[in-house]
Amino acid sequence: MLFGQKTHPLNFEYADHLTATENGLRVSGRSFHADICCHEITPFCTRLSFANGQVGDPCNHSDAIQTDYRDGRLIPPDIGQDQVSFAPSGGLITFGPSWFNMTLATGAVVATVREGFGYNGETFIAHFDIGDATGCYGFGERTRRFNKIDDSVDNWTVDVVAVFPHTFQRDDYDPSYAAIPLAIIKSGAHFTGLYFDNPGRTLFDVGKTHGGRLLYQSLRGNTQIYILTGPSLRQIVRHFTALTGRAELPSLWSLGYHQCRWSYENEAQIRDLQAQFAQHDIPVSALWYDIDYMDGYRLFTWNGERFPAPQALNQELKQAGIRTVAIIDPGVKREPGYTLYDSGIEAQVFCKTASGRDFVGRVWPGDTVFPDFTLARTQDWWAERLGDFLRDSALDGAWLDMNDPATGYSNPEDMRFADGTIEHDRYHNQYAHFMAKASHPACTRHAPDVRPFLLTRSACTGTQRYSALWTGDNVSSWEHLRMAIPCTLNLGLSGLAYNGPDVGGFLGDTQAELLVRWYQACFLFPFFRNHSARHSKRQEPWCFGEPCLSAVRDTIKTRYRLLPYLYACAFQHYLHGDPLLRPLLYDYEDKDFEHLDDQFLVGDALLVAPILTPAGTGQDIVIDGGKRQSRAVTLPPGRWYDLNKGLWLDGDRTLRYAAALDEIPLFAKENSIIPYYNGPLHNSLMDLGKIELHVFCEGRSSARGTVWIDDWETRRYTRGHFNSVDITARLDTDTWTITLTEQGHYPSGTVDFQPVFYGGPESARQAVLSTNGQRRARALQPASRPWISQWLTVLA
Ligand code: MIG
Repeated sequence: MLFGQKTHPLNFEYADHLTATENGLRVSGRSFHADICCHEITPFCTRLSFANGQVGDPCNHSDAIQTDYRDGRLIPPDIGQDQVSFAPSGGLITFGPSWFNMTLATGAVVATVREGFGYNGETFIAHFDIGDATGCYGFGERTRRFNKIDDSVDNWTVDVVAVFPHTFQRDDYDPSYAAIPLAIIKSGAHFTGLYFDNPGRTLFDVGKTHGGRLLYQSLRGNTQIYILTGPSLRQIVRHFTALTGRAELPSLWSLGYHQCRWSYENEAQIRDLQAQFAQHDIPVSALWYDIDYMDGYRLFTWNGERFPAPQALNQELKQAGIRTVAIIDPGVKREPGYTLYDSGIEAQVFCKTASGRDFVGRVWPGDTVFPDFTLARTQDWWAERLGDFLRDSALDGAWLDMNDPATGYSNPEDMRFADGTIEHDRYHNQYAHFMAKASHPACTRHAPDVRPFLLTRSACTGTQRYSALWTGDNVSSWEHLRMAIPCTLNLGLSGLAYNGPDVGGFLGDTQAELLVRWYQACFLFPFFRNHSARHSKRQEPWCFGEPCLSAVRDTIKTRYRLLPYLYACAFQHYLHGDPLLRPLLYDYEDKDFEHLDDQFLVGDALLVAPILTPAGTGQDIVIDGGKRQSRAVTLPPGRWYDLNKGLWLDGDRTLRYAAALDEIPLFAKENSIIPYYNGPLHNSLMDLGKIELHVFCEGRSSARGTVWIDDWETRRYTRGHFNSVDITARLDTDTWTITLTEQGHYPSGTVDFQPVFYGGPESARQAVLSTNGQRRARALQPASRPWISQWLTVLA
């Protein structure tokens, strides 16, 4: 079956008969019968399982749902005349022979149409009536727009550029490296989540061929449908990430700026990079090794001529605050005598063909075999070797590429699992997931308290438990820059909060202006890395000289200054599942925001509306003799502080905003408090013993914020070693009162907090800082901060 091709709905047989069973019901048609049962997973999540009698493979779920949520409570069927109903807390579900509908406790309705589900051999179809739905989100990593109404999705992970060489440059192709069958539907003010747990290939058509209908098909295995009741988008994402897992807290360095290229080829180039970053006064938290560090692309080796002493090099870099990450492909060179290969043969860890031979693909090292990461013995074998390699090389993380899986010359379908007993399709979409799962313990093998850092190309639902993700090979074009925002937003709603594109674009040559705008658009993305392909024009921050260099430098530095805020967002994600980067719809359920995907929120306090078009297109605005690129910016209700111009703006409107090359349209929400680092910047080394609290408040009502403190680096937070600091700020006549309520493991006062006030009334003369009841009063004085030109006030 070709990509995107479906089974015609008329080629399915729909059931015409229904009987009650002990646990649910059985529906049947001429050629099939299917058993259906209902479980309450949580009060907010109901699961319907469809077990097709013709499905051979008994495994009917993926590794997505965490074990605690796999069982649920069986809901007994209530048997009526021609129908069977279930009454979980989430609502009331009624089944006929080939339809069902569920009236949610929230008032929303999930309904399949008449002849709503059926079978064609193993293939399953379900037609949902989404009626007047005006929004559909989720689906993980996709191209095109944010709102998937009128769009279609094919969940089959591929190495997009290799498999679709003629279309990858476009911004409207569908293939993806990730497969996440989650649809979040917005009807009126209600959001409803439908997660189709099926490990195989699945297809969606969201009102594209038939208006008002969502069509789901799975090609193999059985599907379990998890219905998440919302009704808000936030509640759905929170529940979905409870079910499928959330990322660990990232270490502070991994939230910094990353520099990559295919490839930095030898030690001299790496040292030169370090020197260039220092010379250009740009902090960098990690340098990356692409495939050319290896000896003939053999995993867990270094080319001794290019990198004679990798451990010493990486340790030295770490001293300077620069971490290192190396690419790791799954393919093992098929070469008797190569230790890794020999040990894998001995331990029988590789994928096999139907005839029982080790499956052979052809990728970078030539003929390659592939670890079967679904086997416990392979996971152990891999974790041990990867763990030793990371330790011996003093690396801080692994970059998992080619795990879609890319098999080059060979047809991946010949690659089978569990010693050749399980067909390829069950695990295809999960290959990267199990690779990440096997790699995760490798990171802590020799350093149990270190937070693992993994970056993967391919993923499926739940992979966020083990790894961050980058969105694969993009192109240095304005279209691909534009596309990066909806892609990252939908990934965040699908649980994979830590993600980002190759900044600057991977394939093709970038240009100065595009590079600047790319940095500005992504400077607050959860994962922030410049990466480019071999033979493309170099695109490190200094490659285009001024004014590009200064604009990029300021952008990167601003990220570092806002790291305490991003970290607070990361904590929020860890605790509740809220994505760091989110659509406006997440906080404001306004109809006007259903399609808005060229601007976004970071946490709930910052709004970024980056410039996404080159000068000379659209409306330029001339200010002080200088041409500025302009765009429409939509401000949600409330007041917003414009951080370029240093003034308050009324929200609840769309305005035209002009930005010079070195300006990022960036707005802070009224009554928010944003933690900010104003200390020296030296790569990932930051002294967070002092944090400023930037108070965005006009004084009419009070402002609030929360800061989290821990060691920014280890897993001790999982044992309660952290503090939460709740902050409120309020103005009475001429005095600000900042109240800090600090609790947790560390003594209060571990971090020195200093308030900074933006655009508050000029009458304010002094501030009283009260920490857990201890009060200190100080006068205010003017100051300035690098990220805006305006004068502020700080404590004297
Ligand atoms: O066949 O390792 O997406 O980021 O630079 C290409 C070389 C293999 C694909 C990755 C890209 C990486 C490149 N890899």
